[in-house]
Amino acid sequence: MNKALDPALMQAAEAVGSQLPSSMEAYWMPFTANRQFKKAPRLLARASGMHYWDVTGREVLDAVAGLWCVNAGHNRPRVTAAIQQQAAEMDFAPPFQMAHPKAFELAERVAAIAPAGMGKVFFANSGSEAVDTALKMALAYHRVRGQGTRTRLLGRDRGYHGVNFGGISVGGMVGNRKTFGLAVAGTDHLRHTHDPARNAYSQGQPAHGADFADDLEKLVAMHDASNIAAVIVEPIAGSTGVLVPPVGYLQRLRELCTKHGILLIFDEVITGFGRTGNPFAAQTFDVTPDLIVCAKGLTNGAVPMGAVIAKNEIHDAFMTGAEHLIEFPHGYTYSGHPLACAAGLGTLDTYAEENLLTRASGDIAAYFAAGVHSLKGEPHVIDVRNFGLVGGVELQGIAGEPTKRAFSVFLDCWEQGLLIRTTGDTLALSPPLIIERAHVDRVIETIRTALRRAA
Ligand code: PXG
Ligand code: PLP
Repeated sequence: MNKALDPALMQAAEAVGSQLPSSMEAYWMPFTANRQFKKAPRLLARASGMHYWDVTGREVLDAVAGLWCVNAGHNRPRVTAAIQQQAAEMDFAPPFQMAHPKAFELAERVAAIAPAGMGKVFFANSGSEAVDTALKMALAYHRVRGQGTRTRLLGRDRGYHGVNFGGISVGGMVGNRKTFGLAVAGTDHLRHTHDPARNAYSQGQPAHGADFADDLEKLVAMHDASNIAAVIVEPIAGSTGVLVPPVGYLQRLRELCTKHGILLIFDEVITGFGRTGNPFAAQTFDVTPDLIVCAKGLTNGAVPMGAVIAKNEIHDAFMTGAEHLIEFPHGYTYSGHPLACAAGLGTLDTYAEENLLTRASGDIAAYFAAGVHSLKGEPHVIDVRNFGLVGGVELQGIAGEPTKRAFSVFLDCWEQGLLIRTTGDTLALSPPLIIERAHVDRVIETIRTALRRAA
């Protein structure tokens, strides 16, 4: 047993028979304040439905679907059974020049719920890998069509596209970029759409800001369309604080991309699989991109997996030349891994059986929206944003100490048995799509309590 662990925690864990780590030295934790965490660890042990239980046996309501991924709720029987069965049957199948049936099955099932005409699915193992896959696909697509000068990749300020070199380059979070040198050269960025002066406390889509899309005209004037391969945006920016697209913005971006022959990539890692009331936000906002990046909810978070969904004509453009040649020199050892495919099939079955992919457009989303907006007027709150089953509550940061206030609210909620997420000084909510009204009430009242006693 780890001598460094808090004796009270050890005692509580022992009382419920939880296994604590023998040491916390070796694990270098991702996106975590390691030293702070190890002094007061928050260790999860079990999960079911809307809840986690920590190692002390305490029940924790999950208001963020793990990390925006467990859309059907935790430990769903079909997903578990599919994984167990697959693990016993076949551990691994090489994905290069070989395959296994479930990879084809899952691709068909994903294509069936994707926007019309987007029928080709390429597998990766995370959102970050799927993002880099989509960027490479865009470059290769133009090249195969004889437009190899289209190499510039455009993203947006405050965009999050994972942590690989392509993703941080088109991403717009300085904290994720500044430490890592040049990364991928030749990127540029549109302005973000967050405009609290005009749009604070908007319900759903904000009214103002479609014109932010016109930044693309400016970048075309600067770089020339013949040098631009793609624009990647999140339909709703999640990681940078729940930024909902202004009415007409995505439509305008689509028009401009089409006009200039630039591919439009929607990064739907968070918005995919029911978060906005449809399988994809592309359907909710009625804008069809050329490529969709997804991950997270694809397997309900149970096995890592990401994917790029491509328009048929993009895929078809590659299918030229000698048939024995590899058309797209890209892929991962674990692309379409049998366990992930099994989890994906079990997940899509669960979504279908319980109509979860449209639940976020119904009554529960309206109830959730009312709850989130009821936090207007509570201490420190300066904006509330929502769409489908996503909510953002922006707090006034402590002067000179950004993120501290929101993180203190996060810790208070954790103490009260609620898991939320913070980004900057914004509280983010993205509950499992199975959430019921009583859960919403508990989420909102727990946050209200935390806000009222926050420094
Ligand atoms: N694109 C988007 C839009 C994402 O939200 C990724 C790509 C990367 O996916 P992977 O699977 O490589 O992590 C994401 C991931 C948060 C948070 O709390 C969000 C993500 C990851 C970690 C934290 O905002 N989204
Ligand atoms: N590094 C080395 C030395 C490899 O051999 C491979 C794959 O064969 C990789 C990296 C890439 O690993 P993955 O395919 O899991 O992304």
